[in-house]
Amino acid sequence: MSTIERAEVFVAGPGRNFVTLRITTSDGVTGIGDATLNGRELSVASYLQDHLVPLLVGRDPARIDDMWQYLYRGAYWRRGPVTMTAISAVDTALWDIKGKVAGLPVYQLLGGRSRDGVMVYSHASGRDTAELLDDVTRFQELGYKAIRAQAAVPGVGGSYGVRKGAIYEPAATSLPDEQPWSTEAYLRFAPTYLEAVRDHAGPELHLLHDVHHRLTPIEAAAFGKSVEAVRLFWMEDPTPAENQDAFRLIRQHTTTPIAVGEVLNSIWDVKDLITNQLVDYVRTTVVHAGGISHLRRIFDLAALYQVRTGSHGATDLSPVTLAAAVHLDLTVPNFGIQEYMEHAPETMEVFRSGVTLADGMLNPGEAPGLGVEYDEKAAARYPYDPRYLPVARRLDGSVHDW
Ligand code: GCO
Ligand code: MG
Repeated sequence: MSTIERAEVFVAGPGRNFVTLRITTSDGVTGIGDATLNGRELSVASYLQDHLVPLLVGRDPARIDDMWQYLYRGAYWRRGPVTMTAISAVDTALWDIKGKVAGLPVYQLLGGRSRDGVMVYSHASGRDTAELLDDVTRFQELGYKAIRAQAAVPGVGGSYGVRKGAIYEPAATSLPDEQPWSTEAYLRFAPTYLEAVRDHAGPELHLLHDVHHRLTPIEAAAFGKSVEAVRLFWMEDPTPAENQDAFRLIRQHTTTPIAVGEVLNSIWDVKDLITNQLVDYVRTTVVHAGGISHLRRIFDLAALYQVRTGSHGATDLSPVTLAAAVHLDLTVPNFGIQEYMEHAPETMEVFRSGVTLADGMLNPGEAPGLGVEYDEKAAARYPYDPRYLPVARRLDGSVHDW
């Protein structure tokens, strides 16, 4: 029997920080998993290095589900982003290994294609409406069928989602950047630019918007109602998801579809949202919600309630997560959309990925496993450099949800 011989944790900063797990079997097969938790990277690296790696060595890499149960139930302490990200990395690496051993791409092990490709949305943004419209055009010309639109709120410095350089990267400072926020100004301005994008881009574009947890339930309800004529594909994270009854209130007022879940980590975290049909899209991901195995269970539960998938895919999720997501997205019956942000060239130099984009759709390639190789030597040229996500403060100086 092949056993796990070695598990190594790499922390590197090619373009941005990533934590990567590589498992090697006694037959010399390797598999990789993403373990990146933006702004809290080293806690997951330690969880893996200090607490999981000693448990992996000598075990059967083929028993993926048993490993998941062993790590999840065996911890006693359940759920949470650090634990679930560490378990995700192990699970993803074992699927990669299983694919390589079978000589098949992971999507074939998951049941094969349900679709020709995975529709993605990209991120258009602007410092004002005019700049946003130009950016939308640019993405349409690149072939994207779905675009998320965010613009800076005039007079308020801290709008979420506005790109500064070539790539949107909010974790950019060595201590958290404290940014001002005004809900009133956002609620006045955001509907105007979303209407402008709809007029500019035409009726067929799938138009998305991320509220990024910033509204109260009744504000979110009012916002959703005010943009109904724009026909958003979704409004994302309209209010924080700790109090999930909040979504019932939003639902009572608006038909704008709702997407939630990028910060949630397990099927238990999304169960009530799904079974009560309080959301339309579930945004949990391979890297933060227990790997391919657990995400598949979430997606199956969602399918029963006509909730579709819309996995998180910002640049802080490594190309390993993106590839794993695309393999899974290709197969599930209730796929909705996949978020996709192009990674920096330095990132792609370290993670050599077979994922390709054509006509606004991703495909994972036919290489056995996930089709991503980690170039350890290249990674060594990019040391880890601590970075934090920003913090939002209301105009009176009090802390708000970022
Ligand atoms: C998105 C997200 C991200 C997060 C980021 C935090 O919808 O893409 O909200 O941009 O802010 O992943 O690390
Ligand atoms: Mg988001």
